[in-house]
Amino acid sequence: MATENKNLSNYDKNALPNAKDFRFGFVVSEWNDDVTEGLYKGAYDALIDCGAINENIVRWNVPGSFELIFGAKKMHEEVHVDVVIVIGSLIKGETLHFEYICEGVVQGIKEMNLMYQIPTIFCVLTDNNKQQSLDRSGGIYGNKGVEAAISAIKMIALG
Ligand code: DLZ
Repeated sequence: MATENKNLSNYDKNALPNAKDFRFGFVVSEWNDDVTEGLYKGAYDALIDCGAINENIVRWNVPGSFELIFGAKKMHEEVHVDVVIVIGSLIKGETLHFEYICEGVVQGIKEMNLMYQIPTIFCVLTDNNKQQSLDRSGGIYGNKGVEAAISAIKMIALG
């Protein structure tokens, strides 16, 4: 597994631009909220640590990962932000539903990166079981939300 033996929370904030003037938009899925809240907390804390201010961070909730697509599109079109970060947790079940939703969400977010001038950062865990997701949302492998926050800062700085 790509993240095994890698701590997702490691970053060097001295190598990053200060985020104090950047505006961040989050769209967070409520499915598996023990995982998505961990991801959001990791991302939020990393942004604050890198200089972002609370007033410049907007958060919307949506019911499930599939709704991240519409939520992110609406945020791009209606809110003045420099980046949109989508947070979700898809956990494999016994049917093909997981595969279809994963495919739909990945394609939807990919298209948004082609459509808008502002980047959309993909922070959606796709795991075989809940433990794998917990391990990556503030557990033994760190927090993928932190990685998403650092990616967001780097993508804003890209211009
Ligand atoms: C229906 C569904 C299932 C089976 N599993 C998940 C999941 O693991 N993670 C997640 O974020 N959402 C799941 N959903 C809900 C869909 O994303 C969506 O909210 C519904 O299909 C309604 O459009």
